[in-house]
Amino acid sequence: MTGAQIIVTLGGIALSIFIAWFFWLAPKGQIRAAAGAGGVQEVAVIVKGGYTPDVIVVKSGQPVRLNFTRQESAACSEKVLFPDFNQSALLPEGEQVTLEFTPDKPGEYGFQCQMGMLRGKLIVE
Ligand SMILES: [Cu+2]
Repeated sequence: MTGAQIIVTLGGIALSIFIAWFFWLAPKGQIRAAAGAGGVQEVAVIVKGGYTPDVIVVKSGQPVRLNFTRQESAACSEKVLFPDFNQSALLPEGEQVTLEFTPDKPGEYGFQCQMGMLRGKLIVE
C-alpha cells in the first residue's frame, strides 16, 4: 500500500469507530460546554418538548452563558428556572434568551420549567 492508501484506510477505521461511539455510546442530550473567548462557557439549548441538551457539563468558577431558544408555543415551557442560582427567564417563542451566571461550587443542579414538568441538569465540575 502507498502512504495515501494507508491514510485513507486508517481514516476510514477512525470514522467507523467515531460513528459507533456517536450512535451507541455517547450519552444522549449531554454536552460539555467549551469555553470560548473570554473564558465564557457557552451552550445553546433548544426548548421543544424538553431541553436539548438536557445535561450540560461545565467547569466551576467560570462564567456560563446559556442561550435558550424556545421552538414551541406550549405554555409549559415559557419559563425556565435555575433555582440554585436564583436565575429564571421568560422564553418567548422563537427568540434567543440568554442566561449568564458563574457556578462556583461543583455539584449537580437541576433546571426546569415553572411547573417542573420539563427538567434538565447542570453538572458543575
Ligand atoms: Cu411546564
